[in-house]
Amino acid sequence: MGLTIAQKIIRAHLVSGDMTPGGEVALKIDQTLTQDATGTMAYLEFETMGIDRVRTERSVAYIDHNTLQCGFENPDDHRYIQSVAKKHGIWFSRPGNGICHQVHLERFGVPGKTLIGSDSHTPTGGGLGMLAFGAGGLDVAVAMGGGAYYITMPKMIRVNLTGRLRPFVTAKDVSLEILRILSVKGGVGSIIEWGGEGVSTLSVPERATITNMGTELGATTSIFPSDEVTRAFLEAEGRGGDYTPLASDPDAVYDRVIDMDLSALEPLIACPHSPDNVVPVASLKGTKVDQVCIGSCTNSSLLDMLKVAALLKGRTVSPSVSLSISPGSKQVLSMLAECGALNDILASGARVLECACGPCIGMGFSPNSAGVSLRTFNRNFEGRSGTADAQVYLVSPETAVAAALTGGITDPRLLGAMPEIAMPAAFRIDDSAVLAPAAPEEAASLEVVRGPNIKPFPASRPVTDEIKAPLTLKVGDNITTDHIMPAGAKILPYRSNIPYLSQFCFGVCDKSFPERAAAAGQSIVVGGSNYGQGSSREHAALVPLYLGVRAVVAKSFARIHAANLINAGILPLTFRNPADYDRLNQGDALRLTDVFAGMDRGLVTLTDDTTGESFELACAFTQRQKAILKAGGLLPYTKEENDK
Ligand code: MIC
Ligand code: SF4
Repeated sequence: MGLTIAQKIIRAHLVSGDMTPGGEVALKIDQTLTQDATGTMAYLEFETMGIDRVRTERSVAYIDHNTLQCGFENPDDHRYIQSVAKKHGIWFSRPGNGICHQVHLERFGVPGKTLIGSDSHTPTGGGLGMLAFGAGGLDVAVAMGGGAYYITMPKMIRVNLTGRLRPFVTAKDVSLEILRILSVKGGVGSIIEWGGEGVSTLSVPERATITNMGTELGATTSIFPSDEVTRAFLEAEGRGGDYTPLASDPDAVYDRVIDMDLSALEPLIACPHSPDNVVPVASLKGTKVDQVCIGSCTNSSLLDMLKVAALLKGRTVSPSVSLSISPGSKQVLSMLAECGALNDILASGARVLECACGPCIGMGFSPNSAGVSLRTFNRNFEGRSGTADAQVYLVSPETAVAAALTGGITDPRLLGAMPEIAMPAAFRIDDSAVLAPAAPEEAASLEVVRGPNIKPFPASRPVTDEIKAPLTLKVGDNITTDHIMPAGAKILPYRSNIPYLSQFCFGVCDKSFPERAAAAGQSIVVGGSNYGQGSSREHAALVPLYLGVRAVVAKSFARIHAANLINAGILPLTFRNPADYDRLNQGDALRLTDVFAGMDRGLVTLTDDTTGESFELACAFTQRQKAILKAGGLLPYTKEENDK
């Protein structure tokens, strides 16, 4: 039987497991990346493992999220990461050099290699034919130390592309269309492989937009073939030697095939507050817009920015709209400057922001009260922009420009003819903002710089055979990690300070939760389906751990968050019968009994001592996961294993 591209890469990196869907596979990891908002914790974890030098082919630490430096916290973290990277063999991408996924695509991604990153949009690398996964910081720390990365062997979904995108219809619209079809849960447990004759019409950055937003489908990852388009991209980056062709076998078997005719697509828009709330742009014609943001790891490539500049050229931004543009990398920004496109952007009245995540994660540029903001980003979760009542829509750069110029949601095809965009044959290569690690001889004597914002890791709580705890919070479906542990300019600088962060836990749902949970000492949280969707931030598990959460019971979990809960020593359990969700009430006294035997059986008994009801919860832990939970998390488990 033939293999898919993903199966071929998995087979070539298989450490253990037999590749049966649903079983566990352990993969050798070639490359890792971190960003600063998750990186500080990941490197603190790596340091506790006592390994001198990373054992990957390439590990890169990016500074791109926390760049506002409103106090000492961010710059202290930057210095910590810079010093720890230099000492342990990790490349360091300085603040200003760009967003991790964009820079990694340009400078380091290699087709056929495995990559894990402490950021959920690491699958951006799939645009180059990498098998790239978002993961919690601890999993990245373990991979840096040479340990395998464990995933549930995914099913394979193939999207078969035919035709060619029409002017003003873009890769972003492809992403929104697949979200419309599959929903934010539709990719869970699957790898999305893009194929078909339409693939050759898409450039690498366009493919990367699509694999980037595969994260919003809940997919394990997404991947494109590596072909002549990939070769041309790598050659333009001066990295032709990194090229390898990759294709699925003609008789590869997929669990599901979706056909998509690129020529039939139209400009689409995701409405508040979910990326799968997708309708045609034309259907919202005239909706007044207050703010437009162009950039993020989804849409900040040179191609995106050149299109934006060409459409803004000679035009002026509507007086009622505030437009921000964040190029994805120093390479993109310097090339915009060189060819004059930056001037066209500036002349239009746009505000050019730093090459960083910026408004995407609420680091400045929040919308006005109840403001309508159109963003080329990948997430429009409630409150994420920093303004609680903002209405955030997700669109392509072309649709974003149309709104910025007219002041309202507008089908970009009304802007007239799409200007011809000439992509340069070679990109401007300047890696001076990427600092090399120290040579091993020098590394031993280097000191790691730690600021006062770094607070101790929360104490681990091994899973016990009986857990008696109140239900301190009951939430609904599609709870995101932005609900559990919000980000934004006021909180993000405290990612290495779990006690401080804990005051904001579940702030979007219920501001009184932290106090209630802390007072209870230990507690259980109940959620609906797709609990923990969104980011890879392990803080959404570490902070509940700090507040005493011992188990989360939900209808279903998002992949990375479930792994992060286990890594933190918190039990993720699912309702065997989803209707049991309705039998539990916030405040009930709950009891989990015979937990160890239950973990072996795959069924743990929950008793509600308030109502007297009792029912079973499902779990399917591997031996390794059970050992991690009993040890109190991946960190104590890894220490135990190393001491053996
Ligand atoms: C995000 O887009 O939500 C983030 C911020 O990049 C996160 C990582 C984090 O919380 O630091 C992600 O996607 O993993
Ligand atoms: Fe940064 Fe936004 Fe991309 Fe997350 S989704 S890595 S915050 S640009």
